[in-house]
Amino acid sequence: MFEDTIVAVATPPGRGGIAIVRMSGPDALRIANVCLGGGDRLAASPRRAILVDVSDPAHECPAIDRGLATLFRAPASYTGEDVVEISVHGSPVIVDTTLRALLAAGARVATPGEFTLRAFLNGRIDLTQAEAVRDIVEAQTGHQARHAQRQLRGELSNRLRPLRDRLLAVIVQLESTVEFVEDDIAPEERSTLSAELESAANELSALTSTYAVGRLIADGLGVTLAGRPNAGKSSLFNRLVRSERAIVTPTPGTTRDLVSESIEIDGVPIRLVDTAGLRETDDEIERIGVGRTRSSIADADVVIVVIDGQADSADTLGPLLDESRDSRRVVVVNKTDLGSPAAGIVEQIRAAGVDPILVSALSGDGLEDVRGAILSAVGGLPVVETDSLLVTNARHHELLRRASAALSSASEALSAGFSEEIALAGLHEALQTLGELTGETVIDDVLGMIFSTFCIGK
Ligand SMILES: Nc1nc2c(ncn2[C@@H]2O[C@H](COP(=O)(O)OP(=O)(O)OP(=O)(O)O)[C@@H](O)[C@H]2O)c(=O)[nH]1
Ligand SMILES: [Mg+2]
Repeated sequence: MFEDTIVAVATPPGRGGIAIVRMSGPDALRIANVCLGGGDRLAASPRRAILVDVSDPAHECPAIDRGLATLFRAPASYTGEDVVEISVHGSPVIVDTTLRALLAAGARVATPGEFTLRAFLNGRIDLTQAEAVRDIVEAQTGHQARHAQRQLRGELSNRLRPLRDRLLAVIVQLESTVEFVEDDIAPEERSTLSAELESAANELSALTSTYAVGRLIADGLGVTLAGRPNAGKSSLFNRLVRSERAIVTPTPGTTRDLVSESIEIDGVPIRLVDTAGLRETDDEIERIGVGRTRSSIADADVVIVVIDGQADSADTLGPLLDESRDSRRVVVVNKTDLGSPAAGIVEQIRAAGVDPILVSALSGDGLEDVRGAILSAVGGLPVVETDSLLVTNARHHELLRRASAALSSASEALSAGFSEEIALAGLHEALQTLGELTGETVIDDVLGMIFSTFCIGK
């Protein structure tokens, strides 16, 4: 248990209807009584909103605001400590005064994620759940929020618990043969244990493989539109983001700088980037823009190569296809409302190994196909069973992969007839690794890294 009491504003900075100031620690109730004048009423009615006057004890003046305070008694609170949440009117002056009053009365400012860190260290939640709290706050799509919510409910840890129990049972069996050297492990027992470890390794690796989809949902994709000037990149960009975000004119070289916007395709967050048209130019500004286009192509998960079906030709197509050769790409032939693409273009694109999509940014034709092709370019979004658990976090992925590998080699050691100690070493490593995942054996540095990515007040 911690000795100090922390405080932070839990709502975003700025003006709003209501702001919430949150306090946690052994002194929370005393400090609230000093600043809020709630008297015994707070203590008498935990978990109920009590009308309070917020005053600054440093100034002998009337209360600065009237708010609502709720006490959550330890250990049945978010952090496991006494927590007081105070709702005041959302004026920065009132919020600031409230905060200063609580600090003057003995609280200290919380560091990012410190409430959740306390919840973790006080055993209210495990590390995967703490990470889920951060992910929920950071969620930008419904998919992200839903998956984080499932993790917050402990789904990942619940899935791992029976598996760890099974591993412990194998350890007990192996340890006892090591203790009593005369009892050499029977060959059939060896193969049963080896099969048990193999099946545990497979279970972990099945979880690991969900990261391909989980990562898409969590991190999304960077998608860059590239092509010759005037091909209609900005027009397509505007269509995809459903707003006139980028400037469109008939003058080639209109877009100079990168323009980016966030969209969502089937639950996958996409950072879409419009770029300056690729061409040789003496104009310095445009040349810098073209340089940025090339960097954006190199950084993108998927490049949408935009071809002008009317103006591009075999000569301009070759260099364009070359520029995007190393990227996963979608090739679209635009302006099909003006007529069929110039002779040979479609064939030339096919010869480069891509099936082009015929579109019109003007009419919107083919736009749905482009949306689908973006996901297909990264292997598609397999239909995710609503009840299947996805690994969405790189840390979890790496630890699960390591645990699975350790179990595989332990299983092989057993079936190859090596000494039990070798298998035991692999088993202990796997358990240790799974413990790191849920936070039971985690080291301080890792905790520091994880919690520094939180918002203040969470
Ligand atoms: N008919 C027709 N015109 C289009 C289509 N897409 C774009 N245009 C026109 O083509 C011109 C150039 O469009 P932009 O979207 O600005 O092209 P861009 O590729 O962004 O051009 P830069 O920024 O100069 O590289 C504009 O006049 C658009 O109205 C289309 O599908 N059909
Ligand atoms: Mg443009």
